[in-house]
Amino acid sequence: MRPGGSAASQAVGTTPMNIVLLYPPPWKISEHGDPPYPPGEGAPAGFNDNAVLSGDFTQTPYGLLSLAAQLLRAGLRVSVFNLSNYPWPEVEKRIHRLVDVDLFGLSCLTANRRGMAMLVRFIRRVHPAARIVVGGPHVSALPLATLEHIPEIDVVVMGEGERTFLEIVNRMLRAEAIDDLPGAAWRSGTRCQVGPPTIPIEDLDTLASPVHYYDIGTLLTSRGCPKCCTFCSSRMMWGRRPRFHSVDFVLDMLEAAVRRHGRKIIAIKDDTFTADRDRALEICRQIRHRNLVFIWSCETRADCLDEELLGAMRMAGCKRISLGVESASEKILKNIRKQVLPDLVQDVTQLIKRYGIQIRYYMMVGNRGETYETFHQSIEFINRCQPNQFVFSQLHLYPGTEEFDLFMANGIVSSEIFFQRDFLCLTVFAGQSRDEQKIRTCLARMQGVQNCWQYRAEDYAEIGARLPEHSNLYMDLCCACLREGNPVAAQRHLDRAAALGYALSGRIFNARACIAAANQDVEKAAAHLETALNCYPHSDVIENRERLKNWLSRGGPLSGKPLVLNCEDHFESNRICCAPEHPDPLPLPATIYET
Ligand code: B12
Repeated sequence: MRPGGSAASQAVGTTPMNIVLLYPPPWKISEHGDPPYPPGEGAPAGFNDNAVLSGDFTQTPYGLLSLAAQLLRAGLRVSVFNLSNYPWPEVEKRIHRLVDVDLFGLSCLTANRRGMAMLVRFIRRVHPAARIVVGGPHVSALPLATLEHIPEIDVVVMGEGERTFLEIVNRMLRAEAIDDLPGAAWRSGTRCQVGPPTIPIEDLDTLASPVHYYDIGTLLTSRGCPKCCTFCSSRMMWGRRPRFHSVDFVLDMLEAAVRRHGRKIIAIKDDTFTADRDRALEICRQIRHRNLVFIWSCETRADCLDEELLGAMRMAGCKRISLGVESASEKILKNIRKQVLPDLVQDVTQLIKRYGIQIRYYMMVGNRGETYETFHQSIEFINRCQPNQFVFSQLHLYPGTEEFDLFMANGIVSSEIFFQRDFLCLTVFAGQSRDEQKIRTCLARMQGVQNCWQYRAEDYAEIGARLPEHSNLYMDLCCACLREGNPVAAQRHLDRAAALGYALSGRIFNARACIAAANQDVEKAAAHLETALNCYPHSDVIENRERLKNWLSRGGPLSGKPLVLNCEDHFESNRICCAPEHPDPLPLPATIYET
């Protein structure tokens, strides 16, 4: 048992109980080579399983791991299975293999609501006596409709789930009914009932952190956001006021990830990491004080950043800041209650650039007030501000958001649509309809993350002159010099980065390979790439290996073309393999679950 503890950490009795937490796939994924499942069961029309299920869609939800952490601290047994990219026959096999499960808990986002429903039905058939509880942002907003449409579910947990789930477990241990629960909806005879909302856990430090039980590279250090954008469901999930883990708690989490699990890349996924700027500043200082060497990213708002904080973030290893910019039209920003104006974003972008941190803008199209002109305004804004990257996404309606309520009030949608239709996300265009097609055509040319601007070696040199010496900056310099065709300077900076303890040895060997390739020493380049891959399978290293293979297959040196390798060093947090499963009390073979 871990020290600390709270109401959420007490479990009664010692009766063994088998609890399984599941992350369902979005739909029935067919086995490789098999025909797709029919409409209604398989992927929505136009979707390719592989396209959706690659990358970070398959990350195990932190919330599921947080539930598991509370149970483990309370001395209970729990297994977490990430089934998000499993072919359906494999899902069925896994569920069949489980025996004596007392309680299943499933996590549901809008994107996997259909897979959740099909999985619940299957579980009920195979394990008729088990209790089935579902939580997560999608069902939190639609508790009664979910119970009514999916009779196999016993309880829906709304919002923050740790306390409620532990209460359910405790009641089951005491052989009591699992109804009449705050923060939940349940069945009462033939009716479904919903309890009062759960009271937010005031002191988040009373929770057990998942990182003490699982090897994870995504961390949350707070819950909630100080603002209330109309397209976001944060307030429905976490309440009006953001809550924060203390600096010490956060540092202990980071220390566990870095020292215990050997993580060198961490994604901090708070809604607004720097909402409490003094806390964020102190976290950055303490990262250096505890000598934790890793690179990290975070998401925040332009009105929650300042120069002192940015300097501290850079020195603590912050590699990328993502800003929810959404639009450059003041009218749209007002409509979506963004409460940040484009001028501020522009100023903050320049400020961030003074510290050499990568900036990514999250942009939206299709909000109320969108026209071709406002869309162009956004494009021009990006061209003017030159973030390193930007991503456009269309307006999606999620239950539990003000935007969804507005559409519902106007009779355009109802919550039924989530049960009837098979879309992944409910995409809408709420702007000027005559401009929709034109905007969509432009968007089609900008799918996914767009690279926009890069620091030059001279930018980094100027930044370096203003900051204490730092390994990350030398690595950035090395990559910029390679981009600019200067392997001699790149080598010098790389040596300095390594001497100062740059965190990612895989990236060091990748840079060595790039320098060797620039010097036309192919053998050395190949050897360094192999070493880099053995350190960590960074996607850019894997791509470089492909480049080398292709170059060799086209004749290598005889092709008359030089071998060119890529020394980009983007932030990437996903490990390709490794999903949690801990500790496993059920009679399952020990398996690594690829996510
Ligand atoms: C990290 C993150 C991601 C990561 C990881 C996603 C994942 N698999 O968890 C990445 C970048 C991959 C991602 C992608 C997307 N995301 Co996202 N993401 C987040 C973010 C910022 C943090 C999630 C988190 O860890 N929260 C903290 C933990 C503690 O909360 P939790 O996981 O929700 O779990 C708690 C409760 O929900 C509940 N609970 C959850 N499961 C269960 C199960 C049981 C049995 C019980 C009892 C309780 C319970 O208890 C938990 C503990 O309190 C949230 C915003 C937010 N702050 O939550 C958005 C959020 C989850 N994402 C969202 C969206 C829309 C997306 C995308 C669709 C975006 C896109 N267009 O590509 C994709 C789809 C991902 C998918 N798998 O389908 C929406 C989801 C809305 C919805 N109704 O589905 C959110 C809520 C953002 C928002 N405010 O609107 N996302």
